[in-house]
Amino acid sequence: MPTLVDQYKPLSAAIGSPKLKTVPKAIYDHLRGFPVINGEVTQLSAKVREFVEQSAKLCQPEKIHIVDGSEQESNSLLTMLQSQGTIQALPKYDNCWLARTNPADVARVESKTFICTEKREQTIPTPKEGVSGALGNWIAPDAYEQAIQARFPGCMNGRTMYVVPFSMGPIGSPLSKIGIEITDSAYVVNSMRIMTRMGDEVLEKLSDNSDFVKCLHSVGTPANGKISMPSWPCDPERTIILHKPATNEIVSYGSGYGGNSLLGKKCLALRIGSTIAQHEGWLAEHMLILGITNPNGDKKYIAAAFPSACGKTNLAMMNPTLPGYKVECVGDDIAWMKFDSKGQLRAINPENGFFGVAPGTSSATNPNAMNTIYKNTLFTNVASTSDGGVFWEGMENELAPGVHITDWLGQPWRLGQSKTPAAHPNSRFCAPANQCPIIDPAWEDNEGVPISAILFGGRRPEGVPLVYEANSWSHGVFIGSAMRSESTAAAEHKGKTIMNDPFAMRPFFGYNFGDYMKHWLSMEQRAATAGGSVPKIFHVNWFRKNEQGKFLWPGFGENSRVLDWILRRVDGEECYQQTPIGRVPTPGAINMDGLAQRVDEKQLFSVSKKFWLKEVEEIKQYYDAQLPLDLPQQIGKELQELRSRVEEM
Ligand code: OXD
Ligand code: MN
Repeated sequence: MPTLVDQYKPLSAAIGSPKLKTVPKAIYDHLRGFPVINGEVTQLSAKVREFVEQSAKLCQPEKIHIVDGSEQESNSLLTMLQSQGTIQALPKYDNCWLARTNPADVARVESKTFICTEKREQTIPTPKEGVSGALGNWIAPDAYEQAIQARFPGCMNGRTMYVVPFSMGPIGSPLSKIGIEITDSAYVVNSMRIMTRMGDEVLEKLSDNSDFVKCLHSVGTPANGKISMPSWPCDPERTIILHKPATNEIVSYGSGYGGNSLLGKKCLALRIGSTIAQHEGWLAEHMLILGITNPNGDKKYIAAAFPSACGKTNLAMMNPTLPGYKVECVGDDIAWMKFDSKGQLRAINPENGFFGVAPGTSSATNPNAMNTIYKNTLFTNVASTSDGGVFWEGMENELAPGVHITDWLGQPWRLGQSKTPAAHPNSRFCAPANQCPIIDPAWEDNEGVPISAILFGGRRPEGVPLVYEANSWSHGVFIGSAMRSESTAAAEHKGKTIMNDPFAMRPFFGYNFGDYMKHWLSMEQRAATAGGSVPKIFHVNWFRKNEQGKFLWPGFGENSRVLDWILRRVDGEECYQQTPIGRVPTPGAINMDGLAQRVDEKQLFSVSKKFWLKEVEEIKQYYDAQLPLDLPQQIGKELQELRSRVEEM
């Protein structure tokens, strides 16, 4: 018996070129009775088709659109989003758009993000009795199913269901992974086109019926059916982000905001990615990757982990102030790293674009980012200007004279007068990586770039030196585990408290953090077995302040001075002195020539016994509260040894 699909195949195959696949109404393909308005059912492998059919049956969309990734498709979706008021054009630039979200949907929702495993301890460490765990959220398999059944049936009623095939990492790289995101948001489709490699080429890759990560997303429909802002449907009350590592599944409901809806990013590349990495013996990390060339032409790559909104994008795109140095950007947020057959750690950036925090980005702080975002960029929750441009805090010097500003909520806003921010503090630009003027020539290298050093860092106004080097790999893993930073606007946290954010992964661990540390510790043996060695590990802190609350270090391009010292250490130069916390530069070892501001080196590198005794105690309390059963012995030993060294000061 020929199926409907078989019946329609010759007709749909006959209409137009593969790049123009919107099918005339009368001859739609159908999937289980749902009309397929773009693309062809025959393009789908059996596994993809099964996933699409199951999702359609659950969500009951009006129609299905198989995304091809073409420019024409993107343009027609943008026009549609514009006509429904979700985005507005920014005529000052080339193909740039501004989306304003429902003000209740502006950031990642960590408290509503869950990992599903059979046993709780597979997902999160068991905290001390009476303490609530702060290293992720677990959901049991039956509760996971219930959460889906309570939200998804019929949630796409009257909407189009888009099928987005995407690759994290260059298509065909041995380090890449493929996903299919099903979504009812055209904003998500257009953002995924920027942030991932997506469309027909990826479907072709799956034609051998290979596996992929299943990602199901809906902006949702509130239980009472009332959508408060039709241009940005969402269901904040019932938002939930679910991950099931055992079946490589992601299910996200209720939010259209990037971190919750662009499922290739935090959900796949970090949470599910870290579980795949654990099984396959590599690392999926919240890290930028940059290449730095010194005046002798010697180029090295580093990876660096900082919590959200700590200047990762600025560092990744830095213009070094040290003469003769060049920085090139491989990625600004996520690194997938694996030891090659010679034991050299290699990294790829699995993303294809930048989803950067806008406020604070300017021609002064990050000219390379500014030169990336004035074409083909989708802005979210920034302010707009009467000359058709964008504005946010930090762009005050870039405003054309006489322009009027409309804030992210659509209200008139006056510079120097309005009391609320013009742009939401977590407003974003979503721009293609290849538009970055300093994108590294090897950024899409299938094998990845060789990593010489790993940096951890955070916003530490007090006590933590500008830079120090770990004494060993396990000391470095300890430093990563003890990372702390001032909280930011990237998630729902309020205020400026110092939060533990181990490896900058606290919101992104896909499995028990104790096991994650064991995995990191095991890398030393893995590298040695392959005949190589692990990179050196450093901790940096651009944010130390003096008693008057002034930053002690100018930061930005001047951070090249710190990178220079790091690279000299990688080359084995003896430019360090030992302190109880690790190795800091010897006085004068950091090149300060030509620094505009006088820097108090002594204060910048001071290691105070009082501060570090307190720090050690706080780390201990954190481990005791969060990881009483799961802390690897080696990490406990590193803490003990640090305590003894500090006590002996
Ligand atoms: C991000 C984040 O969006 O870390 O990159 O929140
Ligand atoms: Mn991030």
